[in-house]
Amino acid sequence: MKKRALITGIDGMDGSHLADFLLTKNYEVWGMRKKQSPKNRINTNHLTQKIHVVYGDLLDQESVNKCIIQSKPHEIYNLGSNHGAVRESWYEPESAGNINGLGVLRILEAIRHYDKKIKFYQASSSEMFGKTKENPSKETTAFCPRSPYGVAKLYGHWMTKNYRESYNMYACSGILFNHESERRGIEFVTRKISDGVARIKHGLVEYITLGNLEAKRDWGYAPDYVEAMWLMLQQEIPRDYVIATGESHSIRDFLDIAFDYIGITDWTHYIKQDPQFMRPAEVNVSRGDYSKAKTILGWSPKTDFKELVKIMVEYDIKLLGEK
Ligand code: GDR
Repeated sequence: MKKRALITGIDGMDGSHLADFLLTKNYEVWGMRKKQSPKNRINTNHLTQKIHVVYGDLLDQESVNKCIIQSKPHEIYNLGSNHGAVRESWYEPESAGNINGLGVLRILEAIRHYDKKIKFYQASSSEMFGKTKENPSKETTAFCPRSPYGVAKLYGHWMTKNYRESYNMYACSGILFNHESERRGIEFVTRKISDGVARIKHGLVEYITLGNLEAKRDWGYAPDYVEAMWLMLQQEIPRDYVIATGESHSIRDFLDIAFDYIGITDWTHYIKQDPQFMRPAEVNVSRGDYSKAKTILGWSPKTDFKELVKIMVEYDIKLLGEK
C-alpha cells in the first residue's frame, strides 16, 4: 500500500521540494491549499497531475479537520506559514501568531481527535534561537526569539513536544536553519539578490536595494533539507533535530559570490541600502550544529554555500533570458 502524506504550504519552496521528494519515494501526496490562494503557482505547476489537493486554512480548525479526514494521511508535514515569514511578522504580529503558533495546535488537535497514529512533522525554525549566546546552536540551546514570527514558532515547537509527551503521539520538530533554492520567494534576501544580479546582467536594472548587509546566516539548499524532514518521520522514536550546514556567511559574502558569477568584483555601486528593509530587532549571527541529525538520521548537507549561490544566480539569469 502506498503511504499518504499531507503537506501544508504545498505551494511554497519547501512544500514543492518535499512533494517532489516524496513522489520519488512512491508516496501519494496531498497538498493543503487555501481556496483563495493566488492562482500563479509557479512552484507546483509541474505537480498538477501528480498530487491531490485539499482546501483548508491553518486559521480554521474545521477546515483542517476536513483535510485530514479527506486525505487520510500516514504523515503530515506542516510547512505552512505567513507570507514573508520573519519580516512581515512585525507588520501583522497577530496573524503571524495565529498561523505559526495556533495553526500547529489545530493540526495536533485534529490528529489527537481523528487518528493518533498519524506521524507529524513541525517546521520549527532557527529564528527561535534568535539572540542566543550559544553559537552554533543545537537542540539543547536556550531559545531567545527576536521576532513575532520566532515567538510564534516557539509556541508551535513547544506544543509539538507537549502533545508528544501528553498523548504519546509521533510528533517532532525540525529546527531548520535558513535554506534556499531557485524556488525561493522574492521577498527573501537570497532570491532578491540572485534575481537582482540577473537583472543587472541583462541590463534591466542598475542596482538592488537591501537592508542590513552584516547579518550572518547558516544557509543550506532546500532540496537537501526536505530529505531530513522525511527521515525524522521514519525513526522508531520521535525526536527534534537541528538541520543546518554548520557554516555562517554574511549578506556581503552572498553578494561577493553572486556578483562574481557575472564578472563583477566590486559590487558596491550596484547596492543601495534602505532603512525600510532593516528590522526592528535583528538576529545578527545564526549558525547551527547538526551533529544529532548526522548521528541518528545519517543526514548531512550535500550542497555548499558557493554552489547554492551559483545555482540560484544561474537559474535567474536563464529565467530572465527566456522571457
Ligand atoms: P530570515 O530570512 O529572516 O533569516 O528567515 P530573510 O532572507 O528574510 O533574511 C535574512 C537576513 O537578510 C537580511 N536582509 C534582508 N532580508 C530581506 N528579506 N530583504 C532585504 O532586502 C534584506 N536586506 C538584508 C535580514 O535583515 C536578515 O538578517 C528565513 C525564513 O525562511 C524563515 O521562514 C525561516 O524560519 C528562517 O529563515 C530560518
